[in-house]
Parts: sequence; C-alpha cells; structure tokens
Amino acid sequence: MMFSARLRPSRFGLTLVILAGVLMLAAVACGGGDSDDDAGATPTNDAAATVDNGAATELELVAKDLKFDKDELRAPAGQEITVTLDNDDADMLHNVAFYQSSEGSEAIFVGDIFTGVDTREFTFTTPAEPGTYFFRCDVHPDTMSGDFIVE
Ligand SMILES: [Cu+2]
Repeated sequence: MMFSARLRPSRFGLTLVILAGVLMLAAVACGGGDSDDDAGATPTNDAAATVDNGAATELELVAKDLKFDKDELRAPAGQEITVTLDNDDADMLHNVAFYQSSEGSEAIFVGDIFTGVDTREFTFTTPAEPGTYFFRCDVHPDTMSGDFIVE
C-alpha cells in the first residue's frame, strides 16, 4: 500500500516530465518548422508577389455630380485588382459594385457605400471567365453604371 502510494505520485511526476518534454519538443518542432517554411517560402512568395505587383491592375473611378467619370472598366481575368473610388460628391452616398450582368442580382464584388468627399480602395479577384460584366453605384443604379470588361 505504501509502495503504491509512493509509486503513483512519482509516476504522475514522470508523466508530467514526459508531457512537458513532448510539449517542448512540439514547440521546438513547430518553431523550427515555421522558420524553415518562412526561409523556404519567403523568396518564392516575394518573387511571385513582385511579378504580380508588376502586372497588378489598379482601376480608378471618380463619382462626381451623380456620375461616374468612366462607363467602362477593364481588367484581366482571374486576377486580384485594386479599385479606388473617389467620391467627390459632398454629403452624397456612393459605392461601386460589380455584377455578373446589368440585372445586378449576382454580385462579383460590392464595395462599401460611403459619404463624399472621401476615397475608398477595394481589392477583389476578377472573374476567371473573360467577358463583359457590369458595374454600378448601388445607390444610383439608373445613372451610375458601366461595362466591366474582363479580358
Ligand atoms: Cu451613387
């Protein structure tokens, strides 16, 4: 009885030591794995990012006097693009939203509606399929819209 009473705490202690050891090993392994991944992946990612940035499409759209300054926006298919909306209408709400068609039912990307004068930048991925899509201001869809041409 006394023997087992002595054994249990020591076994428990041993278990703790083993657990601690396993956790430390896991932490070291994870840390090592992460830094290995970083070391291996960083140059590749940077190279890819540089190439992407070089070809990155940045579209700029100005909303003024309840009109967009463009009725056509062009972008490459299946790529992340940046769209800047410059809302030049003081105290007026505008946004820019991209849809599959002029029905405006299937959204590709919907930008926040915000009050002018202000500017917002959005990033989204264009459709993989080239074609003529649609963009509009959701607040003024009748007067502010255009073709979103994906090539
Ligand atoms: Cu608007």
